[in-house]
Amino acid sequence: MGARARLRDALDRFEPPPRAVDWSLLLFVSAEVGTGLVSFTVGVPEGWPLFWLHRALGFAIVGLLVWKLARVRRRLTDPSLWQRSTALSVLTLVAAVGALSTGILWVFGLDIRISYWTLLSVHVGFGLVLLLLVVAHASTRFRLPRRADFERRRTVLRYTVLLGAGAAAYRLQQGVNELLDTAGSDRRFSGSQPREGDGNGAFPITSWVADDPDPIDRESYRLQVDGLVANPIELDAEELAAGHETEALLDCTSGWYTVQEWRGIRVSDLLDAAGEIDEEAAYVRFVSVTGYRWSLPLAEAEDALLATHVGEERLSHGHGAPARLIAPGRRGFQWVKWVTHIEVRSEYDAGQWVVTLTSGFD
Ligand SMILES: Nc1nc2c(c(=O)[nH]1)N[C@H]1C(S)=C(S)[C@@H](COP(=O)(O)O)O[C@H]1N2
Ligand SMILES: [Mo]
Repeated sequence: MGARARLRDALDRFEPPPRAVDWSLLLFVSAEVGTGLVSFTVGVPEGWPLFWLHRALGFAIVGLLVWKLARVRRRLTDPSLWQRSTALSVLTLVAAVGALSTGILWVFGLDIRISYWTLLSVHVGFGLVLLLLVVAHASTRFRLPRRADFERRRTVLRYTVLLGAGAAAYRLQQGVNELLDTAGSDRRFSGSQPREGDGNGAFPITSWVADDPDPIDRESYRLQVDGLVANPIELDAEELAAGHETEALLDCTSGWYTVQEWRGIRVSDLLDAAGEIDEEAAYVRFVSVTGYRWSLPLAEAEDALLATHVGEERLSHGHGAPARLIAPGRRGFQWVKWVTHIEVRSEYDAGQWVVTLTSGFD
């Protein structure tokens, strides 16, 4: 055998059996949705492996998809082979190409926006739809995996090579960004791109889903601090402008970040003013005028800031005036805006996950 023939032969032998390709696609797409969603909650650099896994899986899916398409090509291009399930297959392919291409363009730093949707939000949309379609598609042509399709040594080898190649492709892509100096080259570990400058105008006004309250009247505004404290208090907007400053990085899951100087009152000072804290206390919940809310563990909350100012300017309405939470190391969606109520609690608040998605809808 010549060298080329031998290479072809090795490649052929590396190709997983059809069922292994199909089941791997289902598995990898599920893992993508899982790592993608969990990555939304990661705001500290130590979380980088999760982002790398997401990227490597993405490139590995490209490889699996090439094998898959080479196999089923005729079923798509030859009308005499069309079945009812073909439409679903085509839709699934469209969603896969959509999710992969938006993901890949995003890592190259392409920064197109469709109204207030970033390319990353479109990617998330494609990804979620893709999982539903893949599951539906798999159930129309369900075949149990056989042991022979996942022979142990080969399976380990294939997955290692696929993920390794995926990670290498991503590393290479970073090199291209640096060479061409694209907008992708100064991204954070989370993939977010910088928004430069100081103050209200320097970064976008973002709502996680639908929050869009009317401006809050400064004169009648009151912040309530209560719950498991000895002496619940109410403060007005002037009393919150206490002059404590901190530099903190806001990293939004729609793909941008900004570093700003925030000014306001330390949450620990607010809690001190509310008297002794009950020994059952474990969380501090920050509630917006819209109902939107997030809780931080007590110790973390004490280090957080309730900001009235950003970059020497009073917070604008869109950025959460009169006061918003600054929670360093947390993703943007946890930085509650328009805070009207701070509550010390004993229990973890599982409902917050739902409320951040639903608040703001009538
Ligand atoms: N009440 C409330 N607070 C909120 C949100 C929201 O929708 N409602 N969006 C969050 C999200 S997703 C981000 S990224 C930041 C954005 O802050 P900014 O609008 O000042 O840029 O606010 C957070 N605080
Ligand atoms: Mo966000």
